[in-house]
Amino acid sequence: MAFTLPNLPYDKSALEPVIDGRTMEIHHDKHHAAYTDKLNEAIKGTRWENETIESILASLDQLPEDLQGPVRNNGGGFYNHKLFWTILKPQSEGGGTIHAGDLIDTIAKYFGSLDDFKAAFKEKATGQFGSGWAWLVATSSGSLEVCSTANQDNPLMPESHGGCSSKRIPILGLDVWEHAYYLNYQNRRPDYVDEWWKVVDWRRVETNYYDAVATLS
Ligand code: MN3
Repeated sequence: MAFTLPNLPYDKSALEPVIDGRTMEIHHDKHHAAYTDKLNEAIKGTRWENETIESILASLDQLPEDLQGPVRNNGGGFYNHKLFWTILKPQSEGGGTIHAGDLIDTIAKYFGSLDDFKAAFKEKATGQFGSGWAWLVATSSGSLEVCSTANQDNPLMPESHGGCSSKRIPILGLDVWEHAYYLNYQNRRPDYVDEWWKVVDWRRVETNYYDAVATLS
């Protein structure tokens, strides 16, 4: 087995009332588990079994054609959710709190202010038709951009295979599939986006930014 479903770094109900425990349970134990299993099935016995998920997704266009679809959907699903759990934190442990420092300066530099960034990100999240993700990505020059992708596509993938544009590493992502919010918010995706900021682990996002810039340079 090449890839393992990661454990959640907090209790399933720890993100309440923003994200309810039942949603977390189904999301992690069923959806993320299924993406992981199907990814492993798809690459079993191939040389891709020994690659990192990042490298697999970045070279999606070089996979055998019959593997591209399953790996795009399930490899994307595996990677996206793995990132998603780690950029969330219970409010009681500091989720939602953004500390003064480099990342907030960098956000201000590229978006004007934190509020301007949140507005731009929300536009991507609510404007994504149907299922998908909204992203904050780092570029090789250290700049920040927002983008969105359909289904389980993500910014690491080649642009021809669903990615945002070349050489982008996601440092923050929001799942806007209905399975991520429907029990609590039903059709009110904009409310889900607004509430979600309360459980973002900004310290982790900042770490992701520096890691991304180091990887890209
Ligand atoms: Mn999901």
